[in-house]
Amino acid sequence: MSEAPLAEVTTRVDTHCPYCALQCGMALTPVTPVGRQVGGGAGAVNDVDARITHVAPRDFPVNRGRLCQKGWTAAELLDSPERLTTPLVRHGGSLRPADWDTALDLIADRITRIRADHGNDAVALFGGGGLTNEKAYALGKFARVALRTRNIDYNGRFCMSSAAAAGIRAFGIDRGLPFPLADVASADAVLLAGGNLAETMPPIMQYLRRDALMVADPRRTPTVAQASLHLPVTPGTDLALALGLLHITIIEGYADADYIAARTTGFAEVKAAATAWWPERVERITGVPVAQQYEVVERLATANRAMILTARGAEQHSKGTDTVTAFINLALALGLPGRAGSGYGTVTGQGNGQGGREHGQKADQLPGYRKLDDPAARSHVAAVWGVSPESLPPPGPSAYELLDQLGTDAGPKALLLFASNPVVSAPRSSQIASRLRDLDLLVVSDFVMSETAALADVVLPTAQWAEEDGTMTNLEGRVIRRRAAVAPPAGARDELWILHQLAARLGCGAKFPVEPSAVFDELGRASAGGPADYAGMSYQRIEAEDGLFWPCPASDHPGTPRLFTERFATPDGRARFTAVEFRPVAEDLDPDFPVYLTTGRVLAHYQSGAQTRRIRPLNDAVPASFVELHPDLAARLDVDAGDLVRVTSRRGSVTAPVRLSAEIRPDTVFMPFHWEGVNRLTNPALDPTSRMPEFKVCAVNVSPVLPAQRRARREDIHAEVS
Ligand SMILES: Nc1nc2c(c(=O)[nH]1)N[C@H]1C(S)=C(S)[C@@H](COP(=O)(O)OP(=O)(O)OC[C@H]3O[C@@H](n4cnc5c(=O)[nH]c(N)nc54)[C@H](O)[C@@H]3O)O[C@H]1N2
Ligand SMILES: Nc1nc2c(c(=O)[nH]1)N[C@H]1C(S)=C(S)[C@@H](COP(=O)(O)OP(=O)(O)OC[C@H]3O[C@@H](n4cnc5c(=O)[nH]c(N)nc54)[C@H](O)[C@@H]3O)O[C@H]1N2
Ligand code: SF4
Ligand SMILES: [Mo]
Repeated sequence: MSEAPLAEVTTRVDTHCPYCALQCGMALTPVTPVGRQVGGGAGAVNDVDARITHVAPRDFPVNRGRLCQKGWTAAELLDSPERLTTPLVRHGGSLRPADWDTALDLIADRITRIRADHGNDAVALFGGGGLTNEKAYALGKFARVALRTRNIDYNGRFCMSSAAAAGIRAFGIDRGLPFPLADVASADAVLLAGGNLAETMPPIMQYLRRDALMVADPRRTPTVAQASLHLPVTPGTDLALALGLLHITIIEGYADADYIAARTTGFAEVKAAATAWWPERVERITGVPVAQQYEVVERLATANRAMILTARGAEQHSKGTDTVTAFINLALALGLPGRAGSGYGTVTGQGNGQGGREHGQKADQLPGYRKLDDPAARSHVAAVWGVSPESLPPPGPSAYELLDQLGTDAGPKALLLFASNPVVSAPRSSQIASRLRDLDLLVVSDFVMSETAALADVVLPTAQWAEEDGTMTNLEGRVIRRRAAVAPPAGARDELWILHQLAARLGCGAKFPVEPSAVFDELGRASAGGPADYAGMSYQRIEAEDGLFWPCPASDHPGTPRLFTERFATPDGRARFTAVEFRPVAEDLDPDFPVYLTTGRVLAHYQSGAQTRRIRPLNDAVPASFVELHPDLAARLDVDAGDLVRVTSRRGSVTAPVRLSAEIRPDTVFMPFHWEGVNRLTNPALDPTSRMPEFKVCAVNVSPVLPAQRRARREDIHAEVS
């Protein structure tokens, strides 16, 4: 294909990047290699051969003409040789090609048998925050209507659940940013707790001015390099930091008494809980110097416009909900939420991380961000679905708890998994992989052979972002259009089609339309009157208006870019302070495991790496995992850059080369989770409210691999030199 001259044969299609929640606007221009045009439809968009796709940034309100490295190279996976193009069915040890009818019949037969033998809950579903709104909605409906199982959850549980729980607790609603991103640019003081946005959402940095930005992170990240203050927080102690900042706010007289009286409830208890958090005590626990604590408060309190943002560094802990609550308490005490150009927000992660948590693929949820245990919500949604409210199953377990029950005596026997790679991304992953192996039936839908797909009994090849229509809801709560530029490879199918086909085999195909716009219209009706109300949206409106912010309850409603300006989404319209207590990390250091491990991301790779490890420029940029550690720790361990070390926790161990960095605390090592291995180490201690695992901190031991050989090598070199 590479020698064929290129001819631009189709018009450009405006869509959005497949990866993170920024959902940068991009234009795709499909190109057909001359001489490879298929007969009849030469040059048509839907030519199977029109697959080489040029990516260019658009001037969309979030990215304003910029893309990161991942966005620029996103189209490379469309015609990668690693693309799955036919269903695969396991025969003994190997996966072999099968046609769609064979694969779907087999799944439906096995599901029917398993349900007959073990009941409806024996079949489980697992979804993903990368799925379009339409697909996430269809998946939730499929679980409740076609399978009638309570066992459905999704990878967003590992991502946004703590911030979501805290947002609902305080504001009565969970929309990551309750204001457009453009507002961030006008803030004179921004505290970012646990986010490395220069690597995780690079174009967002244009909104964060150096003089405004203050970052709490155990590492001096590229984001910190663009900030005017770095708080080098000890992993797992942000809750103490937030309590301490509130303490200073109160004793220095910065609390906004008028705002607190007019717009909130519960301040007295929170004030009482903060009294014990003297700056010196906070410094001892968090490592953040007293002077820095005062500086943060003073800058937030005296700015014309101020914001507090949290991201996964503060949230992915067994106390993530309380930590976010403590930062929201601080924001409320300063009078920020609902004030023009100010507020609290969480920076949502996955492409449809926001929409993915609104439409019912979560264990306890119905579309429109309704609760599955709310009788009124059940009646409303059941009516839209044409089923009886009593037929809807009750809420089920959260993602980790669900995965950890698979294949056990009491747990589900079959799992249908869409758009996640838990063998790499779930905590204590060796255990999860073994649970997946214990299933009677594992079905994985993906477009590449992920580590999880490799364990499946049936693999279903799906369409990718540039091959499908639908909507995504970005980190601002702005609903945008994903649009198809090229057709999928002949053997791949869209999930809406797959779910329809399976539903038809289970006797309810008519309830599962395959047209994305039909699904979106139904989603709008199902969401009507709920917190995340899409009822007034249509594809036409979304395209005409650069996206629409929810809630948008009627076709003449303009959408809601800014929440909370008049009232909060609580019964009395006031934001709720909630007193929270500090607690230590679930697994602290001891002589056997004397170093903290924290985990996260690098610029070039996305999530479990299933996509980006298969894109050559990204793989070249960072070809393998590594352990980032401080030179002082390296000296103590007697290791150099590039040396292999073994990192061991109570749950497992992994080997990777050393990357030296003076920018990390000497008591902490960092590993990215884009390669299989690091999650063998992580601690599945769950937050009691959100059920978020403690991805961001566990205790490990770091030791040199084969120290004897390396020492011998060093002695040889020494001998040669002297
Ligand atoms: N390149 C890239 N971009 C991405 C993604 C990706 O995989 N790759 N994924 C997307 C998704 S789904 C998400 S959720 C977002 C995540 O976006 P971020 O939250 O920005 O990313 P992380 O790297 O997980 O964590 C951020 C920082 O938290 C710090 N940290 C670790 N422990 C603590 C702690 O206890 N306290 C504090 N304050 N900080 C701590 C880490 O050092 C790290 O620098 O990124 C999105 N964008
Ligand atoms: N140690 C550690 N672990 C973590 C985290 C951390 O910070 N540290 N972060 C957590 C977070 S925030 C997240 S969001 C999770 C993410 O973890 P995963 O859920 O594993 O994320 P992805 O790698 O995005 O997995 C998506 C898979 O689905 C495929 N896919 C993408 N789009 C589609 C689609 O539309 N349809 C189908 N069928 N397949 C699709 C991709 O090829 C890929 O194999 O990881 C969590 N795990
Ligand atoms: S910042 Fe996110 S949405 Fe934008 S190009 Fe990069 S990965 Fe894509
Ligand atoms: Mo995430």
